[in-house]
Amino acid sequence: MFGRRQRETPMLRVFEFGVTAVLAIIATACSGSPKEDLSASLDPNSAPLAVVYDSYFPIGAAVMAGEYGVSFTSNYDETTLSQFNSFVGENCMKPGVIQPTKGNFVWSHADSLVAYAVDHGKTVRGHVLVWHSQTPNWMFASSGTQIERKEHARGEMLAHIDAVVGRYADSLYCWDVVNEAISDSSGGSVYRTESPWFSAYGDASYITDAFDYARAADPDALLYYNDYSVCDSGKRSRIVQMINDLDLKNHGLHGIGIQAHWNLQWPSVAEIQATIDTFHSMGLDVQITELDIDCYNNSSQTTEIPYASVESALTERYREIFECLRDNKDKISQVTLWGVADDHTWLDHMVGGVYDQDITRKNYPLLFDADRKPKKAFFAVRNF
Ligand code: 9MR
Repeated sequence: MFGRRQRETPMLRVFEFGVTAVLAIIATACSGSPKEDLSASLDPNSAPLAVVYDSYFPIGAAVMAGEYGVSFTSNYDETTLSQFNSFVGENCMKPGVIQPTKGNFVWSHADSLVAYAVDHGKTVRGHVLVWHSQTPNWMFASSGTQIERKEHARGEMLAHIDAVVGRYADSLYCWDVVNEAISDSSGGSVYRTESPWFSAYGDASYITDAFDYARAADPDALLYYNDYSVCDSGKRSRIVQMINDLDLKNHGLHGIGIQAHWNLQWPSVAEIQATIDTFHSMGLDVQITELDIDCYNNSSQTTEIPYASVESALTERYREIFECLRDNKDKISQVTLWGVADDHTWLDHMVGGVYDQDITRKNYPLLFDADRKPKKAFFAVRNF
């Protein structure tokens, strides 16, 4: 309904590469070295970030569409959006947002994002189909035998995936099919057993169902398993175990989404490299799906720190992360930031590992500041 998603053709790639190379050279010549280019405003005539990265990987951003009553189209300016060539809805495609009550789909916000992307030649990631959070209770039976509860949940999952993936089959190129299904601790089950999906099914077979249904609804979509703390070696090995135990590649798994909610200290570049290598060696694609940097290093301190006190550490952190990602361009197919600018970030409400909308502690995790001006980190990423 929104037009075909973009398919690469060799000729287009050659043409784009030529233009991109010229623009990148001009950008570098105009801007000087990263340390010199610290101007506080974005020159609309300079090469956008995504253009500079064309020979590496697409650069995406999570965008708001409908949150707080704000529409996607009224919330962002073209110069900022032009830095990215891919988008993902921060919330607008989640089950509880897109199908809050049974059979009543709220398409408008997702539609406006997809229409903008298609009109502007950008790709869209689908996020997310099956998750323990932001999923309505009505998808699960409150009583019944295990078999009845499983059949109820399975029917709702199938109907949901069929409707949502089917609607955007021509325009989205990939989906986070299952999100955060793995336990955060070792010693017990590999799986997040408290997920309502696990509980309704009584086991992890909901994960293979989700991939089967997504593949049936859009055989061309690239299907991902997406999670956080993937650079933690224990969590990573549990994810590997899930992929092997459930034979997920045979259920359509194409790649791993490394959320990358990282901080100034963790993970090390060596841990990032080990994570990318682990999944690449399994024949899987790797995407960085939700990159942001917690400037409080996951601490529970309630005192706000001024941006100036972390600016240089944040800049260097982004520089080393993107250097590592560029080195892995053959293993990574996309890098997406979890937000556009510091004026809106979930990390303002994440204190000491607890996410609470009623608590606010200003954080500075993205490449644009709260006034949507590019930060030093932006130039560290763009000018290399
Ligand atoms: O950024 C999202 C925030 O606006 C929502 O309130 C929150 C609800 O859980 O989800 C946030 O996005 C999450 C993403 O969907 C999955 N990975 C973790 C992200 C940050 O919590």
